[in-house]
Amino acid sequence: MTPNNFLGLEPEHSHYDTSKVVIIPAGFEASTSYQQGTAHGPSAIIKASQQVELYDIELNTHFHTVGVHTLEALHFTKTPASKACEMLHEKTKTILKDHKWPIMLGGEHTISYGLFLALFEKYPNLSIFHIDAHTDMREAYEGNPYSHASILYLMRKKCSKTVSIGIRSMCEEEALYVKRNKVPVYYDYQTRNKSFSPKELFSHLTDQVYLTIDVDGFSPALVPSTGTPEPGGLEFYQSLDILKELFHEKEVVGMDVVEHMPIPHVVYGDFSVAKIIYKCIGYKYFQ
Ligand SMILES: [Mn+2]
Repeated sequence: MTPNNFLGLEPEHSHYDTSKVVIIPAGFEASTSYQQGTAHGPSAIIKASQQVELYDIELNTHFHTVGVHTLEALHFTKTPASKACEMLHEKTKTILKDHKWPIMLGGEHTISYGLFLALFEKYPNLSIFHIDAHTDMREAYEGNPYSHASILYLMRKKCSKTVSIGIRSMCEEEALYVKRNKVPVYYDYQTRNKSFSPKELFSHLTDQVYLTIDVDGFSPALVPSTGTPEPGGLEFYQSLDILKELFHEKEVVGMDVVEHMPIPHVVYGDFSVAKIIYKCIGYKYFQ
């Protein structure tokens, strides 16, 4: 039987003590605005990852040999957002203290704040690379400052070095915020026009980077499984080119993949997300 962890690894390659990578399943869901189901994102990604070949053609290696441990899923039953973030914050502090690389699977984007706090405490010079269809820079959404639509606003209050790509939807309040604060936002149409280079993107970042990926930043043709899909978006190889370069140029000290909402019997989005995470592990340790 396949072990129930990310990539379906035997204990030899998934024991906590010997693993460099730690997967944190954190299916928090509270303020999702349209469809429900992100709570089941982590388990769907983990299940799909067990079907991925462990040999990577591009890097010509079996990169799971770095060790990938999957933690027990964090359980949030009616947990308020601030408390859920605090739980993840504590969990991440331990992982960082043990010198491991955290990859958090959400859950709605709000939960990223717990991971971010732990990373920011350890790396005060942190910057944020943000892939998303939405800027998430509302001061609050429906009166809630812990909404998934406000997460970047919340993070930027502590850490203003951010770059966003894939953006193709925002409200006027966010447009004004971006303009007033000169926030580096690269819109999806600019990606299409190839009007900027990865080097330009990375010029806004410090050496240590936190990567936060809302899966709706990708094309719905690649990842249909998300609560608020937007036409357009990043394609698979285009995303890999950017991520490969990011991992090459910067020290990515932690990452998350959020807002994945599995669709019953339509599993290809689960596979896309699992494969992108898999490629990120390879780019971090083997390029
Ligand atoms: Mn989004």
